Amino acid sequence: MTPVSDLDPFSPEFRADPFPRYAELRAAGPIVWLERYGIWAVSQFEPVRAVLNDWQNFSNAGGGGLANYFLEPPWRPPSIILEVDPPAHTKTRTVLSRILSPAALKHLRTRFETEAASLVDRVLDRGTIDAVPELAQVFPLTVFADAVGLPKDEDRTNLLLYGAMVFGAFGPKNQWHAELMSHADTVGPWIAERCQRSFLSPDGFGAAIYRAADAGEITEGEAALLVRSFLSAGVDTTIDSIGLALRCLAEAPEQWRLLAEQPQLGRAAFEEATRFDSSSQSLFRTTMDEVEFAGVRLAKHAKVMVFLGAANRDPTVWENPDRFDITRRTTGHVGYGVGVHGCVAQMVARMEGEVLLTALARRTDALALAGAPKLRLTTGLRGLSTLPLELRAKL
Ligand code: QZP
Repeated sequence: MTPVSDLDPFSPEFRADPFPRYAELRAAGPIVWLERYGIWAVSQFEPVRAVLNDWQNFSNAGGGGLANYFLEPPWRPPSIILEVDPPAHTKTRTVLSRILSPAALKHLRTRFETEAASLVDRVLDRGTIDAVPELAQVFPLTVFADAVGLPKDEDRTNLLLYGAMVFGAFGPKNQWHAELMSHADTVGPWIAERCQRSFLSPDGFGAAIYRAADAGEITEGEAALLVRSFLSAGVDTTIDSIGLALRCLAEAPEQWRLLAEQPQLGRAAFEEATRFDSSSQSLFRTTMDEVEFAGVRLAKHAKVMVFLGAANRDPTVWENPDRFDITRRTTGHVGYGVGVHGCVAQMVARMEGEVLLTALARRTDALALAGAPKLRLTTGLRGLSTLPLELRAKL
């Protein structure tokens, strides 16, 4: 018998606290039918890895979200890195892997560190802050958008509105989705313009993508779409993961103490936060054909929801999975996905998280909640809408 669940993974109740529901899903079996949406759910650690490693059967061409591009038209031209399978994927992945290689990223670290230091000084002067706008948002909006090569002298709020559209579009077409899409007429053209070569500074990721077009590896049109992927995937994901990481630290004073005493644990702290509670809790795949998985027969063009966040709490893999512990061995967590579509910019994301947490830990003695953090329960990524923090500088 195939396990069936009436769980609604897009409901505000689920999104407020998905972890007890993840445990139920894992207990129900390696693959569970979610009858409300007519999709499959995979939540145990090994099955999550198995689906993500099998791109032949579990395709990305059916779309990155709940919408099934095999059956309905996409809301925008599909991503040519996320929503495509090998061999087409291999071509774009090769270009981005080179642009985002450790060697290519080396020079960014000092820029990130300089920005993090001055940002932390500013918030320490203020004492009590909302860490969502004042730390989590402003840091990627500055360092990541600069790294892409976007104009420095303009308001970047449209990046947030676009991210809300992109990640909203991964969910069901409910009232929230309509609200998030309501900015499309102004934000869409604004983004499209910034994907053009003329808007991108010569030292950024964007210009590097256009150089791959000049070299004949991709077309100019493909270059614009790859810049669009940076602006789609690179902003909200890190903002929300940084916000959640800060909440983890604020809610576990002994872990904050450890980090404040050893700021070089910043990288480990961000990695553990990515295992424990990160912005990308789920991904989607679509079957290419009928396929058997864990003894269950899946139809052709079936949607599969893959719960990274549940795999990262699987008690058969992680000791005390529900404990946030920055000294834990996090190797093997699937917070960035795995396989050919594993996050291509994960080294940039890690560097952002590490540098910001380290800068904060170097200068900050006390860090405590100054009010109740609030999760954003609307369609899209997992993240906070507010995180009131009280900070006190080290002497
Ligand atoms: C979003 C794109 C799958 C998400 C966690 C991240 C994401 C990746 C790529 C794109 C958008 O290429 O537009």
